[in-house]
Order: sequence, then structure tokens, then C-alpha cells
Amino acid sequence: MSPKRQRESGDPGVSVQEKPKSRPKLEQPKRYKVLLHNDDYTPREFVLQILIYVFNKSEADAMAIIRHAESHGTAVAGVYTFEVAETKVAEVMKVATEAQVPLLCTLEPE
Ligand code: TYC
Repeated sequence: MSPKRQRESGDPGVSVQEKPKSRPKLEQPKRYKVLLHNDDYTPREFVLQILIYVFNKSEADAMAIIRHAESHGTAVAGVYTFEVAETKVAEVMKVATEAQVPLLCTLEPE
């Protein structure tokens, strides 16, 4: 006998899951700031290219971030989920190491 016919005949053999009244509350994933640390040796042009190509900033936004890092010591290059933030940090540290500049990039919870 098909499940449909069983239900029509009042046979409780097939149970139908009731729709939940409300969705379970899903936590928003924690976000992390990726910080660029100022130093006296990394060329501005190098930091500018990183902000444009790794963090997808416009040239004007990138320059504002550089100025912020230079006057405050650090600046937020972007805010991401942990995995994305970690990947950005690794990318920056890789190109900085390859270019032999002391640029430091870290992450911290938002
Ligand atoms: N202060 C560096 C210079 O004058 C440029 C720079 C900016 C380096 C921001 C790092 O996070 C940084 N060449």
C-alpha cells in the first residue's frame, strides 16, 4: 500500500514532519580585522598595491588606510570571517617576505 493511501485510511504508519514554527537562531560567524602595521622601510607603493590587489581597495581608500597606519601605528585593511582573514594575512606575509620588506600583517577579533 502506498504511504498516501495509508494516511487516507488513517493508518499512522507514515509520519509527516510538522513545519517548525520558527527558524532556529543561527549565530553570525565571528569577524576578524586584518591589520597592517606601520614601519619605516616598506615602500608606500608596495603597501598601496597590496591594499588594491589583496584587499580590493580603491587607490583613494588605500591611501587613507596608509595614512591611518602611519599616524596611529596600525590600520584595518579589511574585516572578514576567520578563514578569509587568515588567508589575507598569509598572502600579505608571503609577498612581504618575498620582497624582503618588514611589513607586518596580523588579525584580531572585531
Ligand atoms: N611608513 C612607510 C613609509 O613611509 C609606508 C608604510 C605604510 C608601511 C603603512 C607600512 O602599514 C604600513 N615608507
